Amino acid sequence: NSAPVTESRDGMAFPSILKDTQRLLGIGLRKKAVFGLKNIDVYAYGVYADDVDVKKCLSEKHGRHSVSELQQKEELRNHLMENDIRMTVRLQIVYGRLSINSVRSAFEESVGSRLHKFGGYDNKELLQRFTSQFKDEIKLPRGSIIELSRDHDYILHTTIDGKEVGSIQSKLLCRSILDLYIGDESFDHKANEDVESNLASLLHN
Ligand code: DAO
Ligand code: DAO
Ligand code: DAO
Repeated sequence: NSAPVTESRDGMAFPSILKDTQRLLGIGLRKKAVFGLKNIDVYAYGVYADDVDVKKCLSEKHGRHSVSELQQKEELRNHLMENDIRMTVRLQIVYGRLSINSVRSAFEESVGSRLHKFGGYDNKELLQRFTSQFKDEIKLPRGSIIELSRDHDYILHTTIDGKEVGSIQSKLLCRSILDLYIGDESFDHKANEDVESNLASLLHN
């Protein structure tokens, strides 16, 4: 089945397959409280992983468990993040008035906290290398698409509306980005649940 999947709260539709072999495993919503007053929906996101990589990496570890056992297993999500599996997080902008400054500061806050969590040391240099990609002239109107793709060997490629804006090889950065979207304290636990159950059924096909 290759029909697009629609995020029910914002109506953003996600392709069910990306880059020929990456399958949609879950959808979430990134919200942000502004002035402590109200939550705005900033973007919807879809999490994809390469079918072959997933089967290769995860079936040895988990193939023997039944589907219902696997449904309980958050280790599936952790193994997905930690192994050399090609993945993409696709962001579709909902809030049409994002400034690049607010993107930079949100990034430094959310990604910065994860770099700290996983790196355990000061990662200002790495963070600045990444945020330097965010040029002032970039516009992100509603419907813009940002893809954060982890390729083999932990190379993170960033594209905006299909155009590559940068790539960085960093296992730590890849891990930190994925943690925002499907880690234990991700932006949307619905995405975590989707990913767990879709991985579980994938391993039994
Ligand atoms: O948010 O309502 C929603 C939609 C959730 C969709 C979850 C993604 C399902 C991907 C299915 C492909 C697996 C074979
Ligand atoms: O611009 O006043 C404002 C509020 C915007 C909230 C910004 C949240 C930024 C989230 C990062 C978006 C990354 C694409
Ligand atoms: O939502 O807090 C967050 C994390 C945002 C990560 C988004 C990365 C966007 C990178 C490209 C932006 C270029 C302007």
